[in-house]
Parts: sequence; C-alpha cells; structure tokens
Amino acid sequence: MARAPANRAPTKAAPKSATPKASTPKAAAGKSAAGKSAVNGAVAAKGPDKAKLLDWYRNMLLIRRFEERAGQLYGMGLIGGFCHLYIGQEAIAVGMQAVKKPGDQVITGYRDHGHMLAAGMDPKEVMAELTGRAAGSAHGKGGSMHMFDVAAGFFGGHGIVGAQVPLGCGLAFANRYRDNGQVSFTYFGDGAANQGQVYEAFNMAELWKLPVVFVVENNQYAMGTSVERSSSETHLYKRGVSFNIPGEEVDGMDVQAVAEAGAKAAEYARTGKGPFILEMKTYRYRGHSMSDPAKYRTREEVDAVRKTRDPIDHLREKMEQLGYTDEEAMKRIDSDVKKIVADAAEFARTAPEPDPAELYTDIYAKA
Ligand SMILES: Cc1ncc(C[n+]2csc(CCOP(=O)(O)OP(=O)(O)O)c2C)c(N)n1
Ligand SMILES: [Mg+2]
Repeated sequence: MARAPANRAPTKAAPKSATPKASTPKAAAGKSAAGKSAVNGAVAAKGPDKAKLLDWYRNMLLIRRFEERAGQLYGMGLIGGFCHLYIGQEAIAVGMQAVKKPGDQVITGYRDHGHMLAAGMDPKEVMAELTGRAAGSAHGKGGSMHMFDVAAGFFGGHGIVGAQVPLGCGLAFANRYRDNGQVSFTYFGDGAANQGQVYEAFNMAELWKLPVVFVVENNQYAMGTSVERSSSETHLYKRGVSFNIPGEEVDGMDVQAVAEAGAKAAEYARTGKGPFILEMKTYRYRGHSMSDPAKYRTREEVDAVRKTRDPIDHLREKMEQLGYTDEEAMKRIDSDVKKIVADAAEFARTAPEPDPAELYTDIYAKA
C-alpha cells in the first residue's frame, strides 16, 4: 500500500509545528478535477458473497427494530431528552462499517444509534443509556446524543451541528502524526454542510492530506428545512471543489453501492492521497426528533420513499433475485434480531438508575 511521502507526514520528530507541510504537488496521487471522483472508473466487478449480504441485511434490520423500539420507549416516557431516530438511513452506517479496518474511527452527530450498533456497541448498553441507567454506555449521564466507545472506534455522538467535522479531522491528524494507516470516517448532515467550521476543516484536511472520509448523510432535510430551501448548491459532493477535495454522489439507500463507494474513498484516504467526500442520498422516515410534527412534508412523500427505495426491502429483493434467501434463514434472522432488541429493551427498562453520587464523577480528566 502506498504511503504518504515521509516529508509530508506530521512526524514525532517535529511535533512543535503541528503543521505538516503540503509539499506534494496537487496533481499527485490520482487527484482529478475537484468535484469529480478520482476513483470513479474502478467499479468493483463482482458483488459481495452471500454471507456478506445476509450480514448486512441482519445489521440493517437490527438498527431498524432497535430504533422502532426506542421510539416506543420514548412514547412510554422511559427515554427523556432528545432522541433522533436513524430509520431509513441504515444502509449508510452498515455499508460504511464494512469498509472500516481495526483502529479506524467513526464520528457523527446526534443521529447516532445506528452508527453505534454498526460499530459493534452492545445494544443493551446503548438502550440502557437511552433510558438513563447506570449500566448505559455513558453510565446514564450522556443519553441519546452523547455515547462514546473507543474500543469500537466510535467517537460520538455530538449535539452541536457540524462540530464533529473538525473533531474528525483531529482524529485524522492523529492518524497521520502516528503514521498508523488508519482512517477517520466523519459523518454529517445536509444541514451541517452549510456550517462554516466544515470548510475550515476541509481546508486543513486537504492541505495536510489527512486520512479522512467525509460522509454527508443527505436525508433531504435539516429539521424542517429542505436542502432546496437552504442550499445554493444542492449537490453536496461538490462542496470540496474549492479545496481540491474530490467527491462522489452515492445511492445511500443501496448498501452495496455504499460499501463499494466507501471502499474506494477509504483506500484513497488510507494511501496518503487526502480527504474524500461521499454524498449519500438518503431519507429519514421519522421526524427530525421525537417532538417533530413533520408539517414540512406530506405523508405521501414519505410513503413513496418507503415503497420504492427502502434500503432493507431493496437488499432483500436483491438477495431473492440471487437466490440467496430461503424462508428459514430469513425467519431466523428476524427472530434473532427481535430477541436482541427485546432483551435490550427489557434490560433498559429494569436496570437500576445511577447513584446520585455519579453526578460528580467523569467531569474532569484525571491528571
Ligand atoms: C450549531 C447548531 N446550530 C443549530 C442547532 C439546532 N439543530 C439541531 S439539528 C439541526 C438540523 C441539522 O440537520 P442535518 O445536518 O441535515 O442533520 P439531520 O438531522 O438531518 O441528520 C439543527 C439546526 C444545533 N444543534 N447546533
Ligand atoms: Mg439532514
């Protein structure tokens, strides 16, 4: 695997400057005209095997059922505070997870439960965090938007729109500095794509050729505002143009397309060529958060996407065409997933709340 030239990497020998020099010519390393994919041509010829498709199906179904159950627990008053569901967007977290290598990082906003499950976090710990229990992944003190699991490579869970983008660049900077071959997968929404700090981060990421894949989850809406109403350029994969960052639009409702595009972008970043933008075209079925009356779109619009583009149905149909499904196998996946989610919900409902003394722990880092 090709590596970034040694003179460009932020090495431990020169830690003070913390500013890796951009001495490599812009034309280097397969960089094409900005806004176009430099790796477009290399589409994988053969599809993934049966085991992989079944695994993707199972993982997407797990996220869907988990989120449906979280929505119910919220309705029962068992989850407090904010809760943003990922239903409809499952193919992105699952397809991109297939691209991750051990040690790679994922960082995202507040629509985060799907990413946590895809990263391998324990559904019981995630659900117990939602209900604010001591056994939750943040000891019941973080809730929906503030979970973190270094072992799983999951770096949050961030409530400030767009703030995870510079943080994701920081993770990539550390990878570069340590020369560890790891990639930071930094996710944000179409609304966040209009945040100023995103572009400061883009500039540094390309200038220092940081190993970061920016994944824009374009679900068409930022709260109640559509992309058309808020953005002068609605093709968000082009947002790196003035920074020379290549980008590609991807069908974010097709898990296989996500994984293929993700693999190319990750390889690009991992081999020292710098950042890559993937715009995933997707849709969220539920409101922005649990308290959204969703008056900005029609029921027909949502139903049409569910009927024609649903990522789970889409993969199931594909597998049926390939002869990869049999009734028994699908039933088994269905009941496994149901059980995992039922167990997680039961655990989250019955596990004890944190001791009030916990309010005073985990506030400052220990010296
Ligand atoms: C800096 C900042 N501004 C505004 C908000 C309020 N806010 C929360 S979510 C959101 C919309 C973001 O939409 P998008 O980036 O498309 O992500 P999605 O919710 O669709 O996943 C806004 C404006 C915030 N949390 N942080
Ligand atoms: Mg959005």
